[in-house]
Amino acid sequence: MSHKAGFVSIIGKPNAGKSTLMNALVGEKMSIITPKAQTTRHRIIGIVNQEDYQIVFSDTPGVIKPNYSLQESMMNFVQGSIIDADIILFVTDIHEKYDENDVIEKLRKTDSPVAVLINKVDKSSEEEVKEKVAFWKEKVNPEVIFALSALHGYNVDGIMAYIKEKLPVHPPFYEKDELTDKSTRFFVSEMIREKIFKLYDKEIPYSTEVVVTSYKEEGHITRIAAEVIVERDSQKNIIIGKAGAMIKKVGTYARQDIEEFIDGKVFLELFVKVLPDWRSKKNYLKRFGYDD
Ligand code: GDP
Ligand code: K
Ligand code: MG
Repeated sequence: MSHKAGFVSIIGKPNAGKSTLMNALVGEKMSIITPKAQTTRHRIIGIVNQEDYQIVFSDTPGVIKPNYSLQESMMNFVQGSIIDADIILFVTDIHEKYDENDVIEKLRKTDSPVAVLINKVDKSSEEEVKEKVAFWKEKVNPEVIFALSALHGYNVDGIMAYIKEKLPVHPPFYEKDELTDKSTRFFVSEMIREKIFKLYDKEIPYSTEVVVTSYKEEGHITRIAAEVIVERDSQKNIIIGKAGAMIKKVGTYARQDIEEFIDGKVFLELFVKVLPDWRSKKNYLKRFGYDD
């Protein structure tokens, strides 16, 4: 039998449920999931390997309008993924208002097969589902439309079957035992960043970047040092909190996740650093990996 392999892009607005879906499809918590928008800045790749097929998923940032260079860089990821994909999974929250006509136009015109996934149907009536199916049929006229609950696993199998059917005949793109093309360090920094998204308000999470500066396995323990980078002194004070209470929380929660991820003991040190305007400076963005 011939081998199938291809790239599947999961796109949609922030909070539509893209990361939740990718994790359900890949079966590993590889992409961070939080209720705040724009958590997924990088293109994250998860790979499903079976004897006769290989599916390469990318979980992309939500489709957003660029107004500063970090967002521009994020847009490039999104556009790149529309062009690259063998299959496009367009995830939409059943309750979101959708009037992004540029995205609808792209979905209509692309040569790649498009599946529209109406997500969070666990929180809606059958009537609402019917209404949205009609809406998307009219707007995009995709190859298929699925009603989905990424969170509860409803129809995840159906989507998987659709992907397998549409996957092109191709040899594998990656080694069969490779789970992801991002390093452990990257996931460690994402896990720390996820805690910042959960613990702080307003602009703080969006003004923060995390860089793992050191990663050493010493016997039973993995020693990790990371920099939490913010734009202003005032933000640094908020991140640290009264007598260091907040940054300690970030460290504790992040360490627990990292220990689970690498299945071993972790000693984690966090350093807070101010880099004025890192978001609009190209050289910083490059260092953080947004410019590939
Ligand atoms: P992303 O920004 O598109 O990657 O969205 P996430 O996967 O991070 O999900 C955003 C929020 O929606 C999280 O709080 C998820 O738990 C929630 N969510 C995702 N899928 C579902 C679903 O099928 N049903 C419900 N009720 N919530 C969901
Ligand atoms: K999110
Ligand atoms: Mg996400």
